[in-house]
Amino acid sequence: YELNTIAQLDRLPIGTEVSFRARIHTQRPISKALDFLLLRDQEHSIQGVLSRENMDMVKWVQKLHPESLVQVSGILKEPPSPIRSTSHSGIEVDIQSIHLVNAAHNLPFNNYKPPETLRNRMTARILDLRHPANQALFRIRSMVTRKFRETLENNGFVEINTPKLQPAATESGSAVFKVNYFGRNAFLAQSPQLAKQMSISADFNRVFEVGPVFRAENSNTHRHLTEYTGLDIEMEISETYHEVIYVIDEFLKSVFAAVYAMPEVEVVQKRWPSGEFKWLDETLILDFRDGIQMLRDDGRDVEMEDLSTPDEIRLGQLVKEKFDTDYYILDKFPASARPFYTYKDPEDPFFTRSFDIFIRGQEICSGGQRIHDAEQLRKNMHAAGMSEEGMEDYMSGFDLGAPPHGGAGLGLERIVTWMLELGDVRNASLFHRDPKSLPE
Ligand code: ATP
Ligand code: AMO
Repeated sequence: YELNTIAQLDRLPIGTEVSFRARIHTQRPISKALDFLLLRDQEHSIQGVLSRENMDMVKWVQKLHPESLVQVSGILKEPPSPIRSTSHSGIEVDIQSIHLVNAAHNLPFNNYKPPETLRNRMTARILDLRHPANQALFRIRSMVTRKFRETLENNGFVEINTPKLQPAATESGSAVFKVNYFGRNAFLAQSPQLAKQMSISADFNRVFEVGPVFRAENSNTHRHLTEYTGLDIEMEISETYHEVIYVIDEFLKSVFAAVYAMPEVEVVQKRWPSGEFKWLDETLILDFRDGIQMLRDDGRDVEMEDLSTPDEIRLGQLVKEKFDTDYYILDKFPASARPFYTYKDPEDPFFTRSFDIFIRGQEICSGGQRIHDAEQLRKNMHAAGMSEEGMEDYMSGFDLGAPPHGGAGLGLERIVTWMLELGDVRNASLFHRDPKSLPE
């Protein structure tokens, strides 16, 4: 038994008798005896007309609140003037009967005209998520994870799930949530970094994970969540760490192609207009030093160290002007900007074999080669003032002889947000967590 959906009605001939379930998106009484209803089902809607013949039904329907769930039966017909819209079907339904499945009460706002500000929309996220733009958006987000799994499985990767309760901080000591673990300390994983490297030490060769990442940074920006979805890979490398870049690049290009072929993009763009997204057949890999030079040539006073967010955004604009791409890779970061596990460039240890990836000037990915020599790693940890406490299992992987390897981590919400210019990563998170979430 199949429920008819509004999307399916489009394919049926005029005159077909149909029955489907939908929400009342809005209604416009034309007269005491005639009513136009906009009926919505996910990102699709269809106009319904209630005829003059059944006055009782018209009056009853006019009392229903928007968002109420109804079962409608009727006959498909051509509208008097053509409806041209991506989210509205080009047909109408002449309603014969309508039954209330479940009523909606106490609406904080009407989804036909939702509030402009994110803060106001988020006060009623369930209602907000019902909006066609959000229905389309979360389908697009789902396409990104589908392409991630697809690309990696095609390249011989194994999907893993690593523990989110960790004995030590992984990325930096400060930005970690501490939890009480039966009276002992545990930390919510800030990245699957240690566990994914341990999987390589355990000879899994190529692994990936889609999972939650916790960051206790009190960063109230458009880019930071305290819990986000990480897309992580780790792999043995045979000749160069650019093998990691090739895999991520294949994944991202498959995302760009698949997403921009989705009709959902147009639905999202009605709420969040976005410019054309450009990428090159041969992805630009810009040396960090050349990036700094471009910023200096532009008159900016930048040091040879990590870039600030405004510098990153400016560099994105300069790259776009020069190379006509919204997507590029910045390679060979200075060691001072990278975590302890990063492999230094043997020819110039001021720099590393590591990279960030940018979409419209915003960072969406970090990655690189890792140190696989136990002694070298210990030296680096001590230089960074880190202790091995809680990292014994991780270290044992190196003592047991880890292969040369590298990997990368991407933020799912950031990919979606900057591709579609949503302006704030909270928009791409189902029920977001930021420093102001979970009020007392
Ligand atoms: P990474 O992925 O390497 O962690 P990130 O994109 O998460 O980088 P951070 O390293 O946390 O970002 O910070 C980089 C930039 O973010 C800083 O240079 C700063 O401009 C900006 N930033 C971080 N926290 C805040 C904040 N609370 N308010 C404003 N800007 C911030
Ligand atoms: P990094 O700390 O750069 O690297 O994180 C990887 C990617 O995760 C995303 N991201 C975030 N998204 C939303 N909210 C946040 N607070 C946030 N912080 C980071 C970004 C970023 O590029 N272990 C390394 C990865 C690796 O080398 O494999 C790491 O975690 O898109």
